[in-house]
Amino acid sequence: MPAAFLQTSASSLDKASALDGFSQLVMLKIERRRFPMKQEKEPIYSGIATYLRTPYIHLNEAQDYDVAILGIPVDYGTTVRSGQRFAPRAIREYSFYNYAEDEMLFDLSTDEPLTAARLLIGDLGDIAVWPANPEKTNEAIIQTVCQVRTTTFPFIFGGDHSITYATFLGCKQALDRQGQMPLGLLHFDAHLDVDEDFLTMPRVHHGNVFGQLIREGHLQGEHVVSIGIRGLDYLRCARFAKNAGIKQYTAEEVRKHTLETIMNEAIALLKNTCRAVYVTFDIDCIDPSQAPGTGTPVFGGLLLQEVLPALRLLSQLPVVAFDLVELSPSLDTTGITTVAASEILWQFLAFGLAI
Ligand SMILES: [Mn+2]
Repeated sequence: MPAAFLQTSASSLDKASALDGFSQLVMLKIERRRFPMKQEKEPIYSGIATYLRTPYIHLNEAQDYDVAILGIPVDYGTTVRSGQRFAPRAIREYSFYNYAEDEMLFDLSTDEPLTAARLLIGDLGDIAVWPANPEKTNEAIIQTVCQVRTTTFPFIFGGDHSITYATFLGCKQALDRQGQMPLGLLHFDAHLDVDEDFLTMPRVHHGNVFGQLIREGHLQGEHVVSIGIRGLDYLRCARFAKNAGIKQYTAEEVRKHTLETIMNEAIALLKNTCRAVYVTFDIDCIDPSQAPGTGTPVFGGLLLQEVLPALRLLSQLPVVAFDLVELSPSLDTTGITTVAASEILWQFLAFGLAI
């Protein structure tokens, strides 16, 4: 149980004493959300946006929460179209649609109360980044994510996909110390991201991130499952993925067998081989008709109506971190992709996270 529960004031416990256990948890959580200068409620579109209007917390407080939000606003790892540096801020702004206030929320599809209402969520804000120095930024990400993962669940907003190199390593360091290895990877993406160096890009960019982790011995290919892969890629990338033993499920296969079937296979595979799983969700896994605001869209992708229910299956896995990457608000002219990203994040927290 997080220490926050133990430190709650007697008065809030008195107020909650007449309520049942679940309502007490909700009420204690609301107590934590209050800011001293804000005694009154305000409209959901006003105020400073944190994720789901949760408390803006310091790194040292992360241990008091079940989930710690961390934004990583970088896009130096994109090979073509950028703007992903604006995504953490955009996700926080759009997340206000979903915040669970003092009303208890209900899942109309399953007729059950919302699981996420039991979670204590804190928002760490964005990590300090050095746009002209990716290596220095990576060091900072590894250190911060390691510290967060040591005590709580890192819930990460990219950024382009290059961030997952460092966020994965940060988690790995923490889990190594806790004896929870091996750490597997469940990867939703249109692309394999296993290429080599590319022109004058940084050493780690959004097209080689998993290739780098595997080549450097941080991740075994047999512990990687990629879902939603499609389109054309270089022959060297297809060969690398096959030789490394990455389990690939193309978007075509999803269409043919349903995402539920594929997910059940992927979950069984990862459960058999890994003690912990990192989930990385590239928004370009979703078809551009539903998520056009991303740097390298590929048609023929997964649809939200299949992805959202499938996220619930993740509660069967020992997921130790989740990131969503490649959302580019600059390319998202209607805001629809940011809504899609927010919905994916929210539904994972609400139904896919087993804490
Ligand atoms: Mn990717």
